[in-house]
Amino acid sequence: MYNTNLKIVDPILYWYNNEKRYLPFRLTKNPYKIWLSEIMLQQTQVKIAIPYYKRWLKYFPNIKSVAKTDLNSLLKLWEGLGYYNRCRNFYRAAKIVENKFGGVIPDDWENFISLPGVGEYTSAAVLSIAFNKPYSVLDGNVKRVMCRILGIKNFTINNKVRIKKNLNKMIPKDRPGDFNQSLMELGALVCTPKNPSCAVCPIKSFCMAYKKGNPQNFPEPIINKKPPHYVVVAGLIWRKNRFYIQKRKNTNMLPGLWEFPGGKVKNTETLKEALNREIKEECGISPLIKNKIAAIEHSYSHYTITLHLYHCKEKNKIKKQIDTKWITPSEIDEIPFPKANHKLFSILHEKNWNN
Ligand code: DGT
Repeated sequence: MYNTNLKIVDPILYWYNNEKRYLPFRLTKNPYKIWLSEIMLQQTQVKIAIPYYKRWLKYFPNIKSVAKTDLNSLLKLWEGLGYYNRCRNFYRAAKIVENKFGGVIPDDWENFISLPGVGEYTSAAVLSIAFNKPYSVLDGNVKRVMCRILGIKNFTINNKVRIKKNLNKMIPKDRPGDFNQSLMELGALVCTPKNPSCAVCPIKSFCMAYKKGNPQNFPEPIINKKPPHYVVVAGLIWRKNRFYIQKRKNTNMLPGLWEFPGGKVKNTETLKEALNREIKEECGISPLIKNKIAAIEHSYSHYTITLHLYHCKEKNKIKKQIDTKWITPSEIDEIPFPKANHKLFSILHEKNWNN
């Protein structure tokens, strides 16, 4: 078994040399840049992550510059990329590198994986690509490629162990990073979930799923359940030419981003009843709810929302609390907001913010 699989190493590395995409983070061995790219690429498509990666490096060219800035500036650069905990953890990790490791990114498994936001995948990817350490990665693409090579239909814990053993046996000591990336690249470009391009695959002659004639069924596709949908209502509360925003808690979804007060509508409530309840809970006052501005749809990883936004005024003045602000429309560019809010900002902009 292992011997057959060892034969895939040379052809896949040869293929990678010739066919890989020239992505900006493939032109460097700098551990900071590799690490940043790996964090940005988690749950995010390459073409979406690239402009964020380039822009981030313009402002923060090294780990020290990240450790020295404030979270708000980083979140502003991350705005729109989603999964904001990645950004928060990267910031915490940069500070630890600065304070505990003298500004040097650790090149050993134990210390690197101890950093916030660094799991097994990220640790193996960064250590292999930037430091040439022989740790194999197992992301979604590698999992699919290996299930097909080994003819595995169900990705059970036992099969995961089997795949890991095979990868650890195969990974070449002189090019561990290239080997890991070659499997991921093959999964992204050739050995795709649907309609894999087996005709151009450099390792098809070693592939059990190809031999069986139905590679797409390896591993067996999981049927996705429809995610839940929530109706959310929020208020744009005006005080003269300023409106009220509040910072989301670090324990919530979209941590540290700013939002309008509001929340999910309960079953028996009307939109206005829900808005009244939420504003009372969050701001301590009953609002004067005026006209609806818009309703937009937005999808998160595990659910979707319809967000209804209303113009509001204060009946009584909202008391000052920490992590709240009154801002003018021109200030939104300096503050990180969820993507859904930017959809609303565009509509408000078209309407001239008319209240
Ligand atoms: P919870 O109550 O534990 O479910 O916590 P949250 O804060 O995640 O949820 P909630 O009830 O405030 O629901 C609001 C959802 O709408 C949440 O997924 C975030 C999203 N959202 C996007 N922009 C805004 C905004 O400006 N205001 C509010 N309230 N929610 C927003």
